[in-house]
Amino acid sequence: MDANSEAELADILQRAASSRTAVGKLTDRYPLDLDGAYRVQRLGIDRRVARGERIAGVKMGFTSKAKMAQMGLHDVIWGILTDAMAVPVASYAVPGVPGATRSDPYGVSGLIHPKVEPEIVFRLGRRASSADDAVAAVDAVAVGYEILDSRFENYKFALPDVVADNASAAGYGIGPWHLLPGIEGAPGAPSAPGTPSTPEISDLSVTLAVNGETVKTGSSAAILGDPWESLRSAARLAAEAGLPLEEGWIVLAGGITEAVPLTPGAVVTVTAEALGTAELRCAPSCPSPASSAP
Ligand code: OOG
Ligand code: MG
Repeated sequence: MDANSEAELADILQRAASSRTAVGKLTDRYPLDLDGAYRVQRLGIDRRVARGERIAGVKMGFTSKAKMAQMGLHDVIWGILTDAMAVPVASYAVPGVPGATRSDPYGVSGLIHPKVEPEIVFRLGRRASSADDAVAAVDAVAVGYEILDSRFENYKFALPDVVADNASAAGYGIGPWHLLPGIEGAPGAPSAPGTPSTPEISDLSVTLAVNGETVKTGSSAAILGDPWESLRSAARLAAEAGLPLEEGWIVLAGGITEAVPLTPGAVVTVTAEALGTAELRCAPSCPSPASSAP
């Protein structure tokens, strides 16, 4: 596909998000391959940056068997996160829940068909030049969640579709940071307070609850056997794309369980043993911030 056609695909996805109208798979109508799809993804991000958004990190997709089975796809992909996709934290204390962050009310009514899934989140204390270097560069880890909102009807897509659609990214939230020793308080890092400790994150049990009821459980080992493997893949893919992981960026390592639908008024808590809880409070029903465009 030529550059004009790729820009056209970026337009289609942007319009789908802003009009809250899902579209059919691009691959049914266009000869879109994976390389072209990543260029379309990047065009969407370039447009966000041109509108004043800042790249905040990357997200990995299809790193767990539960997600692969849910979506019928088997290759690891990645997408790019911006600061406008961050769900703001309202407080670092949730009554009765030790080590938890609570979000501001999050408007879901501006999204098409949002879902939420539990994630492990890494933070880079400095720029990372390779996969090995990225492991050393991580200064904090947290439990978190990702809000997905595919711009495709019924979340039906082939790999190039979902890549072009920035891996269905719509939003993300982060629980309390756990600082790793050595590079605590790295300059430029996000300002969330952390607890100095070295949690072992390779096999943590994780739960996703909606309105106080546990709806999904899993282990962080679902992420490629170990979330650190996902971080390494993220660094490799980012370097290949000429977008090395930068100081202060985050990496969402990949959904641990299947994603569940997100509805107005829902209170979603994602809890990981040793890492604490990230609580997402959906607004009863009000327009979401202008963060739904891919
Ligand atoms: C694609 C995004 C996959 C993950 O964590 O595996 C993803 C989708 O499920 O629509 O974010
Ligand atoms: Mg995800």
